[in-house]
Amino acid sequence: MKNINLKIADITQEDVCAVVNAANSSLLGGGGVDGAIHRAGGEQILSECKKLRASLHPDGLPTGEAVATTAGNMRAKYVIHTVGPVYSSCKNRCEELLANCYINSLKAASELKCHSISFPAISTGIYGYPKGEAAKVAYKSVKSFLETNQSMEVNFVFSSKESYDIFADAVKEL
Ligand code: AR6
Repeated sequence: MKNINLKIADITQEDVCAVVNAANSSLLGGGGVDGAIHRAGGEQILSECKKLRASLHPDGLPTGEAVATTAGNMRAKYVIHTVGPVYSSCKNRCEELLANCYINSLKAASELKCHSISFPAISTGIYGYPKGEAAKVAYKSVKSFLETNQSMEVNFVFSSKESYDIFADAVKEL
């Protein structure tokens, strides 16, 4: 689809308005993409996350929601932090919660007047969401958002050819 690109790259190097972080509800950093983004962006990201946590989400950011901070030293302007579902415990809400991550991140990007955004494959690492299933949810969510927001350019960024191929094959079936 026009406005959707798939690529193999390190998301921390993306030259876009907003990169999305597959965070956890603490917003205090972690492993995977989260660790890479905090390392690349520097301590300004953590400092803004702590402020957001204290003012808006003292109990943590709920699964499926999204908040934005600076991207610090990265080329992007903003990081949009979203919390994907943990596959072993999301039960019959997995798809809905993962879709919310994409939609709420896109809404946050729009509110920031961004026209370009890069997503990692949310929940498909440490949180264990099967990559093919997650791909279908991700693609459908983004596609539906783009139907009414044609000025957004969306990149799906994968850290390996294997992940890229799984995504590309899964969305062909849609
Ligand atoms: N660029 C693009 N994709 C990447 C990169 C990168 N630099 N690094 C990893 N991936 P994960 P989750 C891929 O585990 O499953 C953290 O500790 C990776 O191969 O980062 O949502 C948080 O704090 C995988 O396909 O996120 C949470 O506690 C995908 O990004 C928890 O992990 C997502 O993997 C979130 O787990």
